[in-house]
Amino acid sequence: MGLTRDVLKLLKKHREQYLSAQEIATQLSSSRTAVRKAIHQLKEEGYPIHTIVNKGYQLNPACDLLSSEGIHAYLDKELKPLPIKVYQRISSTNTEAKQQALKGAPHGTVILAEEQTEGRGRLGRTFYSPKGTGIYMSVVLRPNLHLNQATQVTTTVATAICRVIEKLTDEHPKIKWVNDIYLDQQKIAGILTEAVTDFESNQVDFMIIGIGLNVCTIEFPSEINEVAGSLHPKNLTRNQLCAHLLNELFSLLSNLNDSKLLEEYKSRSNVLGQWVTFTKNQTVYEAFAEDINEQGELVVRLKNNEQMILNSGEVSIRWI
Ligand code: BT5
Repeated sequence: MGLTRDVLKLLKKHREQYLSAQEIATQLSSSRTAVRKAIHQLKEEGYPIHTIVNKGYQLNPACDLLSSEGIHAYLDKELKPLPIKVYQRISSTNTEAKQQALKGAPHGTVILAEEQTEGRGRLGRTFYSPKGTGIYMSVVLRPNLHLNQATQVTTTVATAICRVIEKLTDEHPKIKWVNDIYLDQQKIAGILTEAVTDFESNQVDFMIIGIGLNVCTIEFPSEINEVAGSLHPKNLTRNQLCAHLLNELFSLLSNLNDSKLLEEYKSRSNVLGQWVTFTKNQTVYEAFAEDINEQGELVVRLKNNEQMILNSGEVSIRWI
């Protein structure tokens, strides 16, 4: 057991290079066979160790195991008390977060999973969430908000994700209204915001923000293989990414009504100024995407010059 942890430490220390079994064995005064056994054990535990014949082993930097301690280490000081729970396998972090919120989980509770078996998208769709290669995270919020501000929360989360990616990598992601993050015409992340409200006042009791980000997923199911992609960051662990996402998220959500946020969201849009298609009440429309209003709704103009306002809860758009 001791050797396995020592091998892991060594691989972590040399993330940027491949180490052969012989090199590891020499450094740890062990044998190549024992080292190979230890590597096997680590892979079984879920560590994404790349093996190249004649070169050796490398721990994929982006795909380290998620842990509450690993995330806390990079959180802003005021967020240090956030309760963070990491599950190995769960149906959906949003479903779990909702259940915990119903039992009284406090504002800021974070639920993460290495794998989701029934990851959920909007409008009953699914979100592919394979083991160890993505961030599947839900956050419980108990904001003082009206239900019609829910979309605004989604647009703010999208902005936060883009900011973090730009801060930590060389990439410049775009937002497809309302909740999809794109890199090079491929979707790398989606957001699912769900709210439980007081029936009479429509005030939000609590909200669950779900973020799914493909960090180093390589293979996708055939039906989304063309459209889905991954961030593939260098020198960045998922724990670091999660922490920065939470830092940015809480910072932006405390300024939800700042009009600059909507402007920033719009400036990152890959939909505005484009022709799109969508289905509403079983009718298929083609329209020009003109604007995103303060409620986060998409303002489109039909070919007959009629204006329509699209709510994210009802429609999804596609580019023409
Ligand atoms: C979303 O819905 O993109 C919201 C995804 C939210 C997922 C997070 S993970 C943590 C939390 N727990 C959950 O159960 N959910 C949240 P939507 O815009 O409806 O997009 C769904 C569509 O994206 C699918 O119909 C596929 O076409 C495509 N898709 C599915 N999995 C994908 C993936 N891993 N990467 C890129 N595209 C995907």
